[in-house]
Amino acid sequence: MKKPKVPVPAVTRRALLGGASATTLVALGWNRAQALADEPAPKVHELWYRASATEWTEALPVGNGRISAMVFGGIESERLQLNEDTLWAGGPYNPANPKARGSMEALRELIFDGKYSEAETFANANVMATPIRQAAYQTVGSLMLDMPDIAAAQASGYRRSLDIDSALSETVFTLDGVDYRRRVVASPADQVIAVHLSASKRGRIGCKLSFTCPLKQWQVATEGDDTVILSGQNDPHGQIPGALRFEGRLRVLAPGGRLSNDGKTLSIEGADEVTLLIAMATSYRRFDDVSGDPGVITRAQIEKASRRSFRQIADAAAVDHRRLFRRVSIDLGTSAAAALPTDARVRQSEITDDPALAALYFQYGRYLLISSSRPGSQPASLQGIWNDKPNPPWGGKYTININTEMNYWPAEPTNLPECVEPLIRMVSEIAITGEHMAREMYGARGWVTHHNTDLWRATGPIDGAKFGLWPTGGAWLCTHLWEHYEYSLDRAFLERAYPILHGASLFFIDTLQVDPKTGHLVTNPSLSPEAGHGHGSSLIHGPTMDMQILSDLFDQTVAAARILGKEDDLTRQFADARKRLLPMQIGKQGQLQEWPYDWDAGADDISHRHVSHLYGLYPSRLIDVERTPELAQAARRSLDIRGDKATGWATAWRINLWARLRDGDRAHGILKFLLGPERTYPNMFDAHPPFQIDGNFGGTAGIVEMIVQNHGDVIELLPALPSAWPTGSIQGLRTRGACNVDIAWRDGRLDWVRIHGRVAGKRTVKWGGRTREIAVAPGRATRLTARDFA
Ligand code: FUC
Repeated sequence: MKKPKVPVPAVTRRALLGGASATTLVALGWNRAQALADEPAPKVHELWYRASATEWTEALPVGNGRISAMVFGGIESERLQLNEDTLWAGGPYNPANPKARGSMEALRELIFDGKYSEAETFANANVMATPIRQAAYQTVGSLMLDMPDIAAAQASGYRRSLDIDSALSETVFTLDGVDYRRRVVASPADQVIAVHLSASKRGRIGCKLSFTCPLKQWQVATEGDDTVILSGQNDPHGQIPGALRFEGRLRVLAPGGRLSNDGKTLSIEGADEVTLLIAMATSYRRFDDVSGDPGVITRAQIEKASRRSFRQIADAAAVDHRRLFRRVSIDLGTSAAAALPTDARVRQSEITDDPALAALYFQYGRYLLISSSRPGSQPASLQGIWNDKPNPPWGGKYTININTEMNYWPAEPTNLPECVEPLIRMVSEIAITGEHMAREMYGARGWVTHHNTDLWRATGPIDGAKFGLWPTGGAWLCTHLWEHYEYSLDRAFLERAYPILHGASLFFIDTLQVDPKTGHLVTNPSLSPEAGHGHGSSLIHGPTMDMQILSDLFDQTVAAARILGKEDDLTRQFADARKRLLPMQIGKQGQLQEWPYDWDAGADDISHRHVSHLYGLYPSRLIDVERTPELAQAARRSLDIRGDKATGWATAWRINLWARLRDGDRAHGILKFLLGPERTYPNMFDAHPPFQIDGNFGGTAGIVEMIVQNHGDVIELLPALPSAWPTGSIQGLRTRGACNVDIAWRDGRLDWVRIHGRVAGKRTVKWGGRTREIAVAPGRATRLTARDFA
């Protein structure tokens, strides 16, 4: 059939295709291409859709670290689902089981004797936390905006979007010749969610506003004609009563409009434009202090924000966001698919070439971290900050046997060190509650935490011995404190972190056991998260992951002591214990053993999502293709046995692991699966399923690992560049040793790299198997090209 000769304007075509050849238009089919030409040019930092969200995982997230909204973009009825990051169930509690300490010796013996199912029954009866579950993260509820004058069916030109560069969500449509526009932003400076409703003709904004809440105790009240207040109490956590009061306060500014209310619902009629300001707070101050006054807090926030226009609030929010967001830019190339709405791109991403979707996913991960974890806020939880349920999956908690750590994998390398502050603060608080747990449960000095924690910084083993009786969660978190130092070389920070590292190490000095069979030091009781070894339980002594994490913890604590001049008798004990840990072992399948015995082949699930024993390959650097080739080969074998497809976060972990094995195409193949509709929702949230944000962050980190890695003091360029991204660039990455790296590549080869050291010294740079020594100093960048590595 002859194609109609309707010209696509050259400018539009260039913008659409980002330089790709016009033959891609033909490949898309002419009608489709013509439809694309009618769309505005795609923006690289935008998620956008042609229909409003019906599912929560289609709604678009905004957040300022502490408060957030999910924006549905409805035409006649808009919903903003709201969160405040300290609204959790329950109140301060001490979960230590008084029977635990006296039961520990008997439990250890059962495990060393190989009586695993007996050990599990005994542990469940005697050592687990009380209560056995931790508290859940809860939602504030939703603000509903009902527009009685608007008939969705007659609207045209509908479009909703989230610009992750300006941190603004926007919905537009046309009705009866009037253009409507609604914008939502979460302001870090003003601490409100601000909404603006506008129209191209005066007097056209009418709206009814009401709060709904799924918690057990809540009420609404109005204050004057312009304010409605949702207040209530958090839910109890089992027998622990809810100790928090919360408040959501909405103020309406509606020039030209008539305001009225019925004591619960606010109505606006005939306004030219409307600004809504939403403040949220609870009485939480710290894990042991709930004496805050949410009414005083939200009133002050609303008063302050009302002095500014929406424009001022949104502009300030964009400036604040960009200060972090724009530190890094990425270009992996583009294709015709980039012009499609985001849900369509995700739907077909496994079968089309859409490198710009990977770049968007990378930047979206950074957007989500900035929006859910900022200085002063709670750390990003299993769902970041976005949760619509009173009891979300896994309580929406901090699962620290992988998930919370993964949330922070991209933070340092993608230049968001500020976003780690909430995690560091949480670790310093767990070090307090965990000291109590160490003493009560194990009779040990130092501090301990197991596989989860919550707002109350509970540190006991929960859920059941086979999941929770794992003492190494705090030790893993400590590696993030060390990383924060390594990326910044900030000695003052290391001074503050050192007592925490020291306390974590001390706990293991007091609790490590001599393995009667090998004489090595091992953890006991423990497990390899969360895999059954095929001998009646998951409980075991000395799982490989523990030995790796403790190698890092002891090494890092000793290194910190050396840097700070604090070496003493205890740090010598740490160094000595490190040498006596059970070493990694290679099993008869050629695999890296997950347990002290060669049991991998008979494990309960050989394609288990967790790959705990590969911690040593990533995020740790204990295993490396060049320094420890046999172990790297064994890790590769283990990964092959486990398979490429897993839950969202487990898929993301595999990307990082294959990148560390320098297999860019394998990593990219797994990234394609992560970006596909089985693991990515239409709003680009990661699908475990259900939604869990760790996969987003792990995916972002995986892209970094493909482009730049750090090994010892070596900065390695393009270690795992996939053939799908032959030409591209990233600016603004950070590496260990306080360097910033800008890099560009062409035809699969290094084009140039610019390295800027923030602390003077020597660094080694590696590309294509060759190294170059450079001297870096603040204010001076070193530029190298492929020729410098000849
Ligand atoms: C661990 C994982 C699950 C899930 C949960 C939150 O238990 O094994 O897959 O991610 O955490």
